[in-house]
Amino acid sequence: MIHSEKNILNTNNWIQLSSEVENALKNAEPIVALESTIISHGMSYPENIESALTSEEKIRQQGAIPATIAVIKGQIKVGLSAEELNYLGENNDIRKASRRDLPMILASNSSGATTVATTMIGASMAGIKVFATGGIGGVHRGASETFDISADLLELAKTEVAVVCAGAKSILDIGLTLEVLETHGVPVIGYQTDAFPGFYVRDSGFGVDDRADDLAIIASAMHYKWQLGLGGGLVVANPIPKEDEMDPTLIDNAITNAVVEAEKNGIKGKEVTPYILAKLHQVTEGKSLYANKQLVYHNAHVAAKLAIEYARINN
Ligand code: PSU
Ligand code: MN
Repeated sequence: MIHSEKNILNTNNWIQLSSEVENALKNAEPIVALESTIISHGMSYPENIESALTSEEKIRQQGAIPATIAVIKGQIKVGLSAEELNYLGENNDIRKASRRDLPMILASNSSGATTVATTMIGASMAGIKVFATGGIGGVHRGASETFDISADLLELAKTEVAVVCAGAKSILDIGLTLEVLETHGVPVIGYQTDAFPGFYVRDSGFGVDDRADDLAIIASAMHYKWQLGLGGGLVVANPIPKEDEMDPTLIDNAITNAVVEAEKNGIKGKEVTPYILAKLHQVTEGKSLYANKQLVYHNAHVAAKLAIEYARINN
């Protein structure tokens, strides 16, 4: 029997869709999910808010509905108000929430900024199939010692969402990241590229097995993956626009130094990615932050067009 005075189970209130997202779902309109770790841990205030709002705007401009996802006071929210976005952006103590963090965050009525993994979970629960982010997490350099492999990869293995991203940063071991995705049956599709993008640069030095120049083909691949019962996600690798790309040598050196410094300072676990991002923004004097914003906007733009193609197939 549930104790009546202190009912700690919030059984039907744990996920809340904004009315805009709810209507869009009812009408089978195209929707694009956005994550919130990038807001709370990927950029600092006020750029994080500017970037979140501009990403939403890019999606609207194409005729799709944005749905930024976060956990706010014990509820998974799909579609955030301006106040909620501000709350996430201004507070420095919002917990980074990956898959393993969700149960305790809900149980303790607290808030969390959702990673790629957790945003996929929220999107999938709501019925949203397309998600735009900056870069996915992956296998960290030195993972054979540290075992640091992002939960994003395992989420891609099982949750049915297409993730539009600019590849992954070379703070990761890109080769091993691609191997793990292959093991788990996750298609990695280069959108108008043969190269797996390296976040700040268009080419990570690794290729993709599949290239698609037309988003309708990618929408069709999503459809087949799920119709066939294969489950899991897809990576749509969308390189940063040429004009925004960073000098590969500059960013490579900065990353190598930042990784060494993180190690020296004993930065571990979920702190690694935010630490390195902040360091890069500092040593490149904002150049990496600028590139980061541009690639996110481009991903939002392409994801909106993909969501429109996908809605076309499924309506
Ligand atoms: N890559 C970025 N910016 C980010 C992240 C990755 O360029 O903000 C965030 C994403 O939310 C991603 C998470 O899901 O870091 C991965 O963290 P970890 O490696 O601890 O799983
Ligand atoms: Mn990690």
